[in-house]
Amino acid sequence: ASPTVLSALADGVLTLTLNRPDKLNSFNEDMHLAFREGIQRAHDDPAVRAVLLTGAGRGFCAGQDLGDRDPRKGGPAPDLGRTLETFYNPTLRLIRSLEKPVVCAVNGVAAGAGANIAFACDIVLAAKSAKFIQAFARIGLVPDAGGTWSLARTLGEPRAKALALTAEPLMAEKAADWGLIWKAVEDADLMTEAEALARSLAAGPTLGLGLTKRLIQQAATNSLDQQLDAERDCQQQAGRSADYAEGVTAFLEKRPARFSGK
Ligand code: T3D
Repeated sequence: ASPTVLSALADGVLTLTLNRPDKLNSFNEDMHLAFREGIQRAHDDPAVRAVLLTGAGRGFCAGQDLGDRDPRKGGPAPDLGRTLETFYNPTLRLIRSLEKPVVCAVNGVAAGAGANIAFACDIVLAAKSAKFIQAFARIGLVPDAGGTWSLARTLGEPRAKALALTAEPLMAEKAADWGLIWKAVEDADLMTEAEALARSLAAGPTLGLGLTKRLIQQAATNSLDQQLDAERDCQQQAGRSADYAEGVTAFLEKRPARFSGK
């Protein structure tokens, strides 16, 4: 069987491609584990300086594989709290705590947890034909994979509630207008743009970028005073990095910087 997540490292970019196209890349247990392993590798491998996440085929990800949840097969109702705790939640935490940029190229429909995994990434580009669907309401579930958190924070309650309660599709351009994603691009340009962005981030000052990600994520729960202190501490750390020395030297020498990521 083909791997459920394709993984390739080039130019510092670890590309993870969800690979169950016949099921619109919905998550079975194997794909959960392979995806988590990929993000864990990004944590552990210093050669990885950015991640690019996308989907194979016409969809990005349709959330949980509902074939694995078929009540007609009998047996007790699944404990979905446990499956979140075992699969989605650790992966979401790994994406958010990874101090390297995660670019998401949403190549087609992103539904259920598939949409919310995209929203957990740092920079999201979507094909103009892609749509985001909080499909949970259609099957009696609540948004998960951080969806209630990211939608409420990014959109505010009115839009978050409308999307989650109606499960109406949100097209990529509107998602960009609403600030849920970075931008919507022509379908044919999606991968070229996303790959160029990921490569350029991977060639960047990784330590400083990682600290920047951390600071922006902390801002939502910090007071201004706490945030000013956190910026001081992170700047102190960044100021001691080889990449800061290289960045300033390159500026003074009027040449492009060659960052090592340290
Ligand atoms: O269970 C837990 O662990 C709790 C966690 C839950 C997290 C969740 O994500 S719950 C939400 C699960 N996802 C959904 O409810 C979305 C289900 N899919 C759809 O509503 C539609 O497929 C889409 C709107 C995403 C796309 O529609 P469309 O018309 O473009 O495609 P399609 O024809 O529906 O799907 C194409 C194929 O993919 C089809 O298979 P077939 O008929 O060609 O053999 C379809 O069954 C399959 N597919 C799509 N989504 C799923 C799926 N198969 C299994 N699970 C899916 N989620």
